[in-house]
Amino acid sequence: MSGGRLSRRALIAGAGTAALAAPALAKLGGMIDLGLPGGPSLRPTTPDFPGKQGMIVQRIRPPLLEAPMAVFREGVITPNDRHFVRWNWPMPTEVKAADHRVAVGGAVKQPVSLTLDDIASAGEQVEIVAINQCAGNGRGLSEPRVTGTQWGNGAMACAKWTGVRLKDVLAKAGVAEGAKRVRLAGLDVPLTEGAPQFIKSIPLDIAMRDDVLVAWAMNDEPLPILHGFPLRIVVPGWFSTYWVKMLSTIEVLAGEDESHYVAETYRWPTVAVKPGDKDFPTVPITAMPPRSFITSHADGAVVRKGEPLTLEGIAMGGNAALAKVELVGAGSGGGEPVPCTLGPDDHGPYAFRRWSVTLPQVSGDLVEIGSKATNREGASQPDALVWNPSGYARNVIERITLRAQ
Ligand SMILES: Nc1nc2c(c(=O)[nH]1)N[C@H]1C(S)=C(S)[C@@H](COP(=O)(O)O)O[C@H]1N2
Ligand SMILES: [Mo]
Repeated sequence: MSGGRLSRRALIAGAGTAALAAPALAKLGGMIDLGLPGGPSLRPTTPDFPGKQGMIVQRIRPPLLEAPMAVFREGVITPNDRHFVRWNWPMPTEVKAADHRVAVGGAVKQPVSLTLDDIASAGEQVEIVAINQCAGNGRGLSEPRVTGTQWGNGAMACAKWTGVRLKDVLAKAGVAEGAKRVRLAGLDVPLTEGAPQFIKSIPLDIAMRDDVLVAWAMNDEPLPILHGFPLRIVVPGWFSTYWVKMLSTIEVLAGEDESHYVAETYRWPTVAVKPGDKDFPTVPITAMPPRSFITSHADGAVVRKGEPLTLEGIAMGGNAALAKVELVGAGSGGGEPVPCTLGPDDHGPYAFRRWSVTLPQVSGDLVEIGSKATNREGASQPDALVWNPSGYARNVIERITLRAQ
């Protein structure tokens, strides 16, 4: 399980310092329309945010950058310079690898403070390809509108992550009997005094999974500072709110987590709710459901009447491997779902996979067609939005209309 260009040796020897050059000075480029139904839909793009190219600016400080959907046409691995960015609080703009420590404490046998060298040598080096997706991805498409960052669908990316297992790092301190959760915090602190720090926790059985990592590399490059240099958590199949960046504290909890970002936010209803409902039961948003997108054609594109039409896209199984993708909607074959061909399974269950389908002949407009992914646990994309007040975990079938000419 090795082979990435960034070996643990390189991590130790060469990680140096990561700094972010003057992001506030990023130049703005052309506008892009995110197709958001409930509010302002146009966003500026920036050609030259440090370490990025061609991103959609949702906010400069702290950075919220979204990838244009065209990025997903190019491949199933998202290049680092097109990977979306999200920070809740201002991020440190310089981090020195040599000074970095990860404190492991709480319900442990022996609290320890680990250097990058200690982390890199804590266990076997592991690589995994996994989709990093914000729990609020696509929130801006909610109808009725909800509060929070008005993302289109570009707050997702797929990368190869390299690191060691979180469980091997925990073993350095020794998890105490009866421990329940593992809390994770990074170097970023709140802007306003008294506001809660962005800390998250995962159940112990998740933390002990073989594929949950403390990662130092992303697509064979040291983690860029925007993505959490020098270390971040990777929880394949789970929303990225748990993928804590600039990891500096690991705290084993003997009980439940009452902290703000676990007990009060990043939660969604366990029952059907409608706008205005209050006091419904909620649970933390955790595992990702399946999703898929048509990437070959944009909404409103013109196609040739009387000719065959090939549609292509990407899909993800979420917390389980992808099982199938179907084309659904009027005009896609008499109302019956049309099975699509899946591309190679090159990167494992937590990565994007390509799909394609050829319709023998376009006979008229293809109205509201969409792709529908199903994973191996039988979870499918719903026909209608499952509305929730924070717009979390959007996975409704995304539909487009193609005009035949
Ligand atoms: N330290 C830290 N880690 C964090 C966050 C944060 O604000 N601070 N935001 C989380 C959320 S909500 C998301 S969507 C992802 C975004 O990861 P990315 O910027 O690498 O795409 O980071 C997660 N990890
Ligand atoms: Mo997020």
